[in-house]
Amino acid sequence: MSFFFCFLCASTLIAEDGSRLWLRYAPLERVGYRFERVVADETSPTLGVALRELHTAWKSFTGGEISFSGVTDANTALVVGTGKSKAVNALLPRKALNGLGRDGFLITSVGSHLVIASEGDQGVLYGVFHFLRLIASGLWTGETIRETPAYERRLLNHWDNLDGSIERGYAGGSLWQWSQLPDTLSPRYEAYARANASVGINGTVLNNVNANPQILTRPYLEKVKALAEVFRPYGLQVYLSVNFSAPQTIGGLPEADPLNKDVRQWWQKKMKEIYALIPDFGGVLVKANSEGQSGPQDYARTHADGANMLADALKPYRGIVIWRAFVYSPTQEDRAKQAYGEFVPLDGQFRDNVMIQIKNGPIDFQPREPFSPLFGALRQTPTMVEFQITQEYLGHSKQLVFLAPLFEETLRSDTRAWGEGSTVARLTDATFGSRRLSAIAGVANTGSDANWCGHPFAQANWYAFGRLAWKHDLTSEQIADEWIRQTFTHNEAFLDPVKDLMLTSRETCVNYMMPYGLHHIFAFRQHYGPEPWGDIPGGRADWMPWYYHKADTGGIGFDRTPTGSNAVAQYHEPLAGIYADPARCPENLLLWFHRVPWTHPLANGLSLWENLCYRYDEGVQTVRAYQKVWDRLEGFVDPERFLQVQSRLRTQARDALVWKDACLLYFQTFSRRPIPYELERPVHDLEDLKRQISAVHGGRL
Ligand code: GCW
Repeated sequence: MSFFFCFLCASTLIAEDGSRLWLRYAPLERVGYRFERVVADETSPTLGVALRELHTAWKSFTGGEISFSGVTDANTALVVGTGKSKAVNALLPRKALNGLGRDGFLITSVGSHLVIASEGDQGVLYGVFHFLRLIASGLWTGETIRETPAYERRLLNHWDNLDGSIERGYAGGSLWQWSQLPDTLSPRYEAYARANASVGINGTVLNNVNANPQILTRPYLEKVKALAEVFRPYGLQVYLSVNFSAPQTIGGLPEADPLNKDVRQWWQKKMKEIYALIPDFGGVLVKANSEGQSGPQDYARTHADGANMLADALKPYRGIVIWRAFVYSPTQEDRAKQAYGEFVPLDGQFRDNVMIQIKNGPIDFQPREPFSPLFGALRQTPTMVEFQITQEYLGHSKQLVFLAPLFEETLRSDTRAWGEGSTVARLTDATFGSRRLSAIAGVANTGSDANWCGHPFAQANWYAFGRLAWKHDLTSEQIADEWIRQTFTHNEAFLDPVKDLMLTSRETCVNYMMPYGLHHIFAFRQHYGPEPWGDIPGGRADWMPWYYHKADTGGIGFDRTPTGSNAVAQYHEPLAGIYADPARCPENLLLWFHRVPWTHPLANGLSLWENLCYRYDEGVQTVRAYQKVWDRLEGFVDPERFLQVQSRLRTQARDALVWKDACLLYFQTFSRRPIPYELERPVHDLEDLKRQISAVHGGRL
């Protein structure tokens, strides 16, 4: 396409600020489905939302209004309702809706009519959103669709602080305007609930796991109630992170020991107060005895004692406790082993309304980690995966990194805990054992930016999390495909290259940051750039990059085999054996599990050092190729979003090069080998990089 032509098309595309996310409902040349009217004979706030959504979407797709009716006649109708609807019952066989539960839905043609129905109104809303997604994507085939969600609770975790900041947030400040609540309600609250409902997310933890106890005071609970009321018609339940020492800090008690009668009573009263305000409150999320947070161990009690105390207080209201397994302390023990060590002995001791929330990998949301061995090790306790949607370690909102492949990799990992096929997905969706609760969480990437997520493509990560929480066997390819179609265009000249770019972007990020299982060699605090040399004399070893890469002239990597920390033993066979054997360990995790000499040959016959060089270089070259792909697509995107992505790709290309030069020049001081001569030479000087990066990042924890 000529530049001139591109310029012409771009100038006819209206600027978009990205605020409409994937719900743009762009006008369609071919809608792919026609009806005369929508038939609905029930009312409820949630059904009202569903009908309004249909109306908005159809008007936007076609430019025309749709008419509503309470009864079906000879005209082609879109019949929308629950098992209580006369119109639905007249068309569907008895029992057609059985088994759909609260959230599942059925979309099916009956004669010339189409029915979108569920047992309850929440499922109808999800059915409507699914139908609209297919129409908007140009993927509607008319086939019957019956879906129920993989997880009962599909949650966002916000690390939002009460002062409006967001820990690890890269898209502006918090969406929650605490100082204006409960009286003033930002229109974004409803827009947020709608976006979540559109992908099936049904719960939100409003505040940071590093929880300010003030959230549990009456004035804040009134604010939370106001939010819960906006969210309710969208089926979005509210949860809160609680600070374990709240009975002491805001309750005036001398301690927060979970076995102390007064402490237990304090929590019981607090839950009573919360449920009186918010009858559908979901429950609490707890970070205890982790990174300086208080917890039951302060009183020589266990995580089970702490979780059970809260579980007892929540039980009368059917609320749940989500207890995080992200615990580690500066001991001699390999950090990757610690959560397992603390939680496995407690298996079987938790109340039935407690879930253990486990980060996908054993360390901390790195670009690549093996799955956490706690999945499959806790056999009697419901476990849930915590993903990070916000890109703390994957380029913030500056870099285009599509996370569905990372999520998919974890969910499909076969732990072998209950034999072959015990994937993380199936271990957490209540397939195995007699556990009833099922849930999944993602640390949100939303903020006050007009486009919600900072980077236009970061929206795809919110979308992907929701879609996988609903249906964990969706592929990254399917998710990218439907997201692009809704967010940009169906045009294959755009769709195919952008899909390819998205699908390779996570591996590209791994390549220029931490290939072959390297991990946590980030610059301190911000966790953005490289700082493999980072060191703070006297600081916590497990916060130092050298703790993880262990590079010296002898080699590089963390020995987690029986000759080292033996973290491999926490995995079931045959994985333990495979991971322990450098010849069989997947190469992309080699340095996670092994320490090898620089000359160690990989499958392609080249040494580890040479391969490291090629990988870092490949990462950089691929980002540059993404720039070329994007620039060619100018004619398909409105100027505002085009420029946003273009400038971020420039940043990404520059920063990928910094990663490559920093890591290769630093590791070269140990490998003492040349960077293969066919590769581009470093353009930075190591000492300069050290100075610059330490200046930007402050050089302190
Ligand atoms: O990844 C680390 C982050 C902390 C975070 C912590 C956690 C909320 O660097 O910012 O704190 O994990 O998950 O608790």
